[in-house]
Amino acid sequence: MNFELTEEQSAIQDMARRFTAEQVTPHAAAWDEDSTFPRETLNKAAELGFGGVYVAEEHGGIGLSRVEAALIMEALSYGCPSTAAFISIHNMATWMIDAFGSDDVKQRYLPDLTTMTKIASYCLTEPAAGSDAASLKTSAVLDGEHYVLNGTKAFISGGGVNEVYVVMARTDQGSQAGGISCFVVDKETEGLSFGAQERKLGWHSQPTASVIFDNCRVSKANMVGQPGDGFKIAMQGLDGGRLNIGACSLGGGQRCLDDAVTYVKERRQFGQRIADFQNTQFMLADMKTQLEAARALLYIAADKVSKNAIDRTQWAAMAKLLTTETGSKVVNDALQLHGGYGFLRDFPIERFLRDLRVHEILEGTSQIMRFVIGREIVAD
Ligand code: COS
Repeated sequence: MNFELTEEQSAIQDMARRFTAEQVTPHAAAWDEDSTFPRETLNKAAELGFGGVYVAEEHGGIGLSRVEAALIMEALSYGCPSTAAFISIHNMATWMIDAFGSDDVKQRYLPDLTTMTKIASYCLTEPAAGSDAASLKTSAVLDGEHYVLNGTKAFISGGGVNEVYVVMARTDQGSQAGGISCFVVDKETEGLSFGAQERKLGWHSQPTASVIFDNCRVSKANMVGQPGDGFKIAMQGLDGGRLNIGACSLGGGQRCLDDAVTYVKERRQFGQRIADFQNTQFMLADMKTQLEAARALLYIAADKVSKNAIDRTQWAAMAKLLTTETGSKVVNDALQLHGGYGFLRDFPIERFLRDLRVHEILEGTSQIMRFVIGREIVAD
């Protein structure tokens, strides 16, 4: 067993950290405050290959494993979890096209997606189908050379802004998960429209809206995989997405721990640095221990997803559960160590607290993660 990063992995991590320090961290508070979508920064990230981190090199990606993807998401999230997670979602949707699309779909979409000339949204959730994703109702009915899509997708990152939508829709009413297919839909397609931008607790640097299909005609050639494959494609996408979201929680948690260490060394009360109180050191000790344990689990899970291990889904779920809950706890403790200042917008902690909270919900709630882990444990 070797727990050291390879030279190449360290170089990738350094590159992502440098990019974050120069292009993300200085602007993240303003993006949050003004709900600015940092499109230009995303394009710069794509110049480093971050638009297709685990897309094959022959299709324009940089062909890395999920471990390197986790390192990149962690580094980006140190500056802005919201922007990092947006890049992750684009990578998930783009990978689904690369892994399951026909040569024709890949050729038409991947060059623009890997360069982030176009950005992709992942469309699974519906107003009445969240955790029970297989109950989705958006229909896709074959009509000649097209499928006609009707229905609404909810909470879609990039909704109304992104150019490409990777959509799970029901082509067979007769079966639940097995009746779902996956389509690539262009923003300009007739019959596609968007709800108002959602107002959210966090994740302000990324737009979120409903995506509405009203007799939206999508070419048969835009199906990804075979009819009925959509649910499995979506779940496989999520195995990787969950790792990335977990990595974003670790990056955000690490940033807040580092900020807390700086703060407690400067802040004096009762005639001494608050860093010198044992309570402070015990809190920092727990925060670091919990982050490192969660990080180790995440990298093991990422390795399993990269290698397509049989138990990858369960490990990705364990990693998401632990990293997202740990990230939130560490940020909350960092805020506590900042006292009243942590509650002010003058310090970044409150933004991280708001941004990380949703990681315990999206791409599968902590409760769904426990369900996925638990049912495997008792499976015969
Ligand atoms: N990879 C590949 N295949 C998978 C898979 C995965 N990770 N997860 C499920 N499948 C397959 C199953 O093997 C099953 O295939 P068979 O019919 O051939 O046996 C099929 O997909 C249906 O899966 P399952 O029976 O597990 O479906 P359920 O409806 O029981 O449960 C859960 C699926 C609850 C796990 C799923 O709906 C889920 O993850 N929900 C959370 C949704 C979510 O994360 N939403 C966030 C959207 S992005 S913000």
